[in-house]
Amino acid sequence: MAQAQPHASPDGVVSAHGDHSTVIAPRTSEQVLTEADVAAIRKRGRLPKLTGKVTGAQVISISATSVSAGRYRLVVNDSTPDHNWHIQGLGVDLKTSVSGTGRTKWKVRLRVDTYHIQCDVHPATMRTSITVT
Ligand SMILES: [Cu+2]
Repeated sequence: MAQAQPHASPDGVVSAHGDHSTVIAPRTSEQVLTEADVAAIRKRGRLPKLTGKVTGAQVISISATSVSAGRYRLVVNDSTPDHNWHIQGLGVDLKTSVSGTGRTKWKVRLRVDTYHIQCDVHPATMRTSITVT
């Protein structure tokens, strides 16, 4: 993979940072995935897993705030018929349905970018992001 380089996303937010000693910080208590974990999983020929969630309490989340570029399994638990979970960024545009519920699994290739996650019904208030370096 190419080295992470400073860049600006289309909305002008510069997502480059200095030296992160902790590459992945959990946003929820579901999973703590360190960069060492990611490397070990990849070495075994597996894809590391990221977990997304959206609930009727208007919680929308992903299990890491920052990861290294590469392929991941993305598992999204959409437990509500009133909201959805939608991720958009370089090469990725995937969403669950608003009215549907359940678990959706995708394999994704995340590239150096900031990926935005939102509920399409409430994009101003139900949103988060993950930075890929
Ligand atoms: Cu919503």
